[in-house]
Amino acid sequence: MEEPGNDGEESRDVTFYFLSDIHLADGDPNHENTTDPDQLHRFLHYIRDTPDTKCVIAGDAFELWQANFKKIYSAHHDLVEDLLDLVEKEKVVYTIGNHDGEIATDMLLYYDGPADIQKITGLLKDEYHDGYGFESLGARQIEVVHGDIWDKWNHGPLEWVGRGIAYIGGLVEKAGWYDVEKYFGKVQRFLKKWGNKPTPGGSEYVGDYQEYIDGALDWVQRYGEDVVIYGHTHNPRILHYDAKGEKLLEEIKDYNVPIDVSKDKWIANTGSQVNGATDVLVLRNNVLTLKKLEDVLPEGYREGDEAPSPDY
Ligand SMILES: [Mn+2]
Repeated sequence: MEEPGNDGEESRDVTFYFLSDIHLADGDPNHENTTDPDQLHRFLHYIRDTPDTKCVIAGDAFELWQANFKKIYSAHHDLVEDLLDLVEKEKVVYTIGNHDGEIATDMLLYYDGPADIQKITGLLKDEYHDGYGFESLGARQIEVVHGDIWDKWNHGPLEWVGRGIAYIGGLVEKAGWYDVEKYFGKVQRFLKKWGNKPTPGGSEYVGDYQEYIDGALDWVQRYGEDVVIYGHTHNPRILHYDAKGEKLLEEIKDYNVPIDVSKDKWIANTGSQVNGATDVLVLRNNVLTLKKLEDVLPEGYREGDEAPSPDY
């Protein structure tokens, strides 16, 4: 992604749920990262069943550095099917991160469920590949991105390798030669292993969180974004800047505090769904609130509740 774009404008009063860094893996208790896959599944049902709701996943939904899509799909089949269904219905926007960058390739290789695979991978690839920008009902420009774009390690001198591969891939794909995906998958996986590094928020991470905040602020100043929402660092919080996006006024780390973002500039981190966290940012009518997933689920969608509508 070179610069943020605008994918649409909301003319309805929609409640947006932003979450990221699910890192869904193979379901093995020794490997699984996701705090509560079942709760996430119930959350997707809630989005599916509730009008005027939309979920934006800000990257790293799948943990493709540890597992491949085949293993993840066999462990979380129903959850993934619901997710794909909601992406197709535009109730969920799927943007990629650094751990699930090759999701479309992986699906072409391994998906064996009922959905139209070309269509789904097309959606994941072309529409909301890198980020999602929109204008809210209150005319605020919101940009949602994973955030690894501001990671100096991932976007340093070797960036041309990944870009080159993506470029050639695009040309070949346009020519209709889909089989090449197979070889891309292998090359991508090799490069990923080679360039592997600790994830921000992980215990081994020794990097600097400020570089991400600086990157988001740069977008505020350069592209006129009002609210930049990102994940990647597993560091849930909302930062309040002045109208120029220059001076930090306040840092909110508390949950369930509704914050009016209808003026000034804001940078918000979606936290994660790993290591016990179930963070979600909720935006409705220009009020932004950091919440835990269990606190947004109404009766009928909580643990042990009877499903309010038939599952599929
Ligand atoms: Mn990440």
